[in-house]
Amino acid sequence: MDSDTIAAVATPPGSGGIGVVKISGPQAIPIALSLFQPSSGPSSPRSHHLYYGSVVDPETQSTIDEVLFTVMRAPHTYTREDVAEIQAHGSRCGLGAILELVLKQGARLAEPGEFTKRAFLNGRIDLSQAEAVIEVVNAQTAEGLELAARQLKGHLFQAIQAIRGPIETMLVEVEAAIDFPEEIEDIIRPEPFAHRVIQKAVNPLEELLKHYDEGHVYREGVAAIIIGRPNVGKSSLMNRLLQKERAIVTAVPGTTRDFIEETVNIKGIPMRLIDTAGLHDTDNLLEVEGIRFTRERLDEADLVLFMVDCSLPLSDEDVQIFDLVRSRKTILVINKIDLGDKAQVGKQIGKIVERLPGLPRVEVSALYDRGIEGLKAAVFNEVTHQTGPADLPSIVPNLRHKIAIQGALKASMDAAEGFRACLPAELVAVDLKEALDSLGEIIGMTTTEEILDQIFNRFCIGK
Ligand SMILES: Nc1nc2c(ncn2[C@@H]2O[C@H](COP(=O)(O)OP(=O)(O)OP(=O)(O)O)[C@@H](O)[C@H]2O)c(=O)[nH]1
Ligand SMILES: [Mg+2]
Repeated sequence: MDSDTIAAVATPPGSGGIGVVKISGPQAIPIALSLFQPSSGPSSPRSHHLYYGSVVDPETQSTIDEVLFTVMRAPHTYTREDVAEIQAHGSRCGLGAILELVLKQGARLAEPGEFTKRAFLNGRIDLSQAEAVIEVVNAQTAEGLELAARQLKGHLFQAIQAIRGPIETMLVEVEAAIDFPEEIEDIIRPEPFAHRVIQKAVNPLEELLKHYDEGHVYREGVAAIIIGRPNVGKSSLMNRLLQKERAIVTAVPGTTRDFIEETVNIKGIPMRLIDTAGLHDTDNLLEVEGIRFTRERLDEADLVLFMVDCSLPLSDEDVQIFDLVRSRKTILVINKIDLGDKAQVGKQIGKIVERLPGLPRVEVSALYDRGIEGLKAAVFNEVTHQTGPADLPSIVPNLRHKIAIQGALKASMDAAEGFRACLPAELVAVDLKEALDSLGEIIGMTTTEEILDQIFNRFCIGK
């Protein structure tokens, strides 16, 4: 267990109404007390009470800031260690000065996610709950937040434990059979044992995988890229979806040179939306760079919004772009339906669809905000395969969990097969152990240091 004391500014960089310096570890309280001068009240503060006073530099006796001050004694704290928190005014400079004093008194700067890592290592939360902390902090939509909050409460942990328990019991029985080979046939009865594995492990694991398929986009989000010829209205669409004038729109083709990326909420799904430079043949170096970039981004995107302008005849470039995107998950966005009368527009759309067949399509006017709800519905449908918002699954594993669940599922199916085929008990025991280990990875019982580092490095400092 770490015995050093760590400290960090827990609020985001920049200036705000208040900012918090957080300290955790065996020396947290003495360090904090050495800097705090209460305006009144006891010299030894009570745990989990808020005190008013000042932070004073013990060397120079100069007052740094007026603060609210809390000590929280172990074990009822975030990290299960002694914790002190200093709420100061939220100036970067002032918080920096307080943190510096704290470090001078013997604390060291916390690494990203280290407070939460300690909460995990000290057994207050399991690994899936620790992961949920970062998702709660970063949640972009109410649905994503709800799923993360459920995981933080321990719902996934409980579901995994509910599967591990019966496997563990069976492993004990199988191991008993290994120890008493003469009684093996009384202990292990192939069909009932196989049935137990299916019912207690295989079925619930398959259910969790189904939940992943249904719900992961709410947590992980999707990346969509808008591409099309210059001037078709890509940046206008970006602005409409964001409901703000984020990207520059002009009547000059080639306006967007760099790419622009923002997150929008599509019916609860966080969608990273990328506006790009128009794709066309060009000699202009700057644009060539932009176009190269667009192609790279295209490979990373989950969804392509391929935009064409229905006020102009289709060009070879449109068809070339179609060839580039037709095998990907793509929505054809036919823009500028406000130009021309209904019959003209209808005729033009017919021609477009004839030459660019096979894609789901929406018709919009990015300029006049028409068809945008239909586009959102089409996006939702493409990424969830549902027509309207359905009930969120109660528990949605993330990608890391999914891989571990798949491992546990395979091992459980092997164990069930092993029982049925009356394989030696030793072999079935190996499968059961493997299932347990895979599930243990999810909750942090059997997780390598490398994976822990990967998880906690995604955190911000101070969490
Ligand atoms: N009438 C009409 N004009 C539109 C519509 N959408 C965009 N425009 C106009 O088309 C021109 C180009 O729009 P942009 O959004 O800059 O197009 P773009 O595809 O981002 O263009 P580049 O960045 O140059 O590739 C601007 O003058 C827009 O006002 C639309 O739905 N109807
Ligand atoms: Mg543009």
